[in-house]
Amino acid sequence: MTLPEMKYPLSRDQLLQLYYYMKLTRELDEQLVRLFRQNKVVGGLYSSIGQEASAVGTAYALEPKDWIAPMIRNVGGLLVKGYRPRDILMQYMARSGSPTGGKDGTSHFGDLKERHVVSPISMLGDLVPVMTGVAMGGRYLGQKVVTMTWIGDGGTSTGAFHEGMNLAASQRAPFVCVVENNQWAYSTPVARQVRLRDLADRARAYGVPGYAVDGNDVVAVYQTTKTAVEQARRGEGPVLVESKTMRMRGHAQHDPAAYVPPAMFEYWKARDPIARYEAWLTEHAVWNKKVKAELDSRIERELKEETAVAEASPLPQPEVAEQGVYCDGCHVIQAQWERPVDEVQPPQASVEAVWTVADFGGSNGQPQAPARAAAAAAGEPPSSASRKFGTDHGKPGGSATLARSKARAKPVPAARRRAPSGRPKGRR
Ligand SMILES: Cc1ncc(C[n+]2csc(CCOP(=O)(O)OP(=O)(O)O)c2C)c(N)n1
Ligand SMILES: [Mg+2]
Repeated sequence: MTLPEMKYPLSRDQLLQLYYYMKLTRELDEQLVRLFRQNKVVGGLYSSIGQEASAVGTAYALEPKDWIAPMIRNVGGLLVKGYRPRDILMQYMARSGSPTGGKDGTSHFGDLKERHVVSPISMLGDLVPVMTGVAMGGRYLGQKVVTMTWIGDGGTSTGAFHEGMNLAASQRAPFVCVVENNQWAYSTPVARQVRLRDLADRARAYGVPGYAVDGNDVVAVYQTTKTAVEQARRGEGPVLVESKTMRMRGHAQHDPAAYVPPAMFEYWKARDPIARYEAWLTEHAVWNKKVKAELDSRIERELKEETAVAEASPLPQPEVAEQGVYCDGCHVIQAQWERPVDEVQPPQASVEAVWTVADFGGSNGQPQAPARAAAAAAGEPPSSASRKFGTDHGKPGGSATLARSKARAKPVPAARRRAPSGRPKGRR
């Protein structure tokens, strides 16, 4: 086995595990389609075919104590988090043995106790502020956890996404937001809903790091996400990771995706994440034909057994509809402190409400925003000076801007402060 250099090295077992999870995700997807055609799936069926490296590679970068909130195309992440195919099969078939006891369908289930999975919220974007809150809660309790959610290209245009990212950024929440750019939101291609080529660039609007990665290369997805997760865990604040991939089926089973240009499917088929990883494993002598055959037959066998268990589970009895509606002592809500509670109480937690405002919010002689906009409209590249805007002005240690502001810390009367245009400030 001769592997390329990796920032976060993966062992042979881990490399094979990545394959296992991706292939299992795909086979499970295909199995669900068969069950859907037999009319056994209750509700819609959403495929993640083509996006397996994205879901698996990102979730794999987390530790067991970390938290996820998956969306419909993140079955791979649920498998990494320890759910079994039977859980997903029974959930889609609304069987009584499912994580929700047959009361809900699709991926609408979670586990706040063991696996740390927050159930998806259908309103796109809403998981961003929710997982920011979970991240802040974990930090408050001293748990050193990172939270992660996934959002589609379309979902990044919602208000909740923007509010949530801004909240995460301003609170420096240990949160990683994975934008799965699968080129389509229902029948709308990315270019028709946002004027950015790289959705990672959205990160600049919040002053946080944004990384774009080839979402069909599982090793790259893992390395990039791991970098983001470790940054967040170190207390450096949230990170946005854009995973560029392709939704290889319609939005759901009802959608034949006739609006996708056939050549686009061809392009992405040639970059299939599983076929690519199979070639990678062979090229780097991680496995041979025998190992692959063993893994494939294990997946086939497991899925057969899991399907049999799921199909044997009955539909829920009518009377359970009225159970579990209200908490009758079914669970205890107790904070798991992993730091001395004194730390978060006065006097230790007291903060003097006197703030240092770097350069008093002034422009330091740099062009103001309208001038930058005009320069951009004229096709001029952003100057290094203009790039200074939007940087993290709360950064400890101080930037050149901060140092200058300290040097001339004497306040200037408001009437004498002038913008470069010559107009007095505050009257614009
Ligand atoms: C706030 C909100 N608006 C609209 C919808 C309806 N809706 C569900 S999925 C979807 C498309 C999402 O596209 P994208 O975010 O790119 O995710 P993908 O399906 O491609 O994974 C829409 C519009 C919704 N669930 N929530
Ligand atoms: Mg999409």
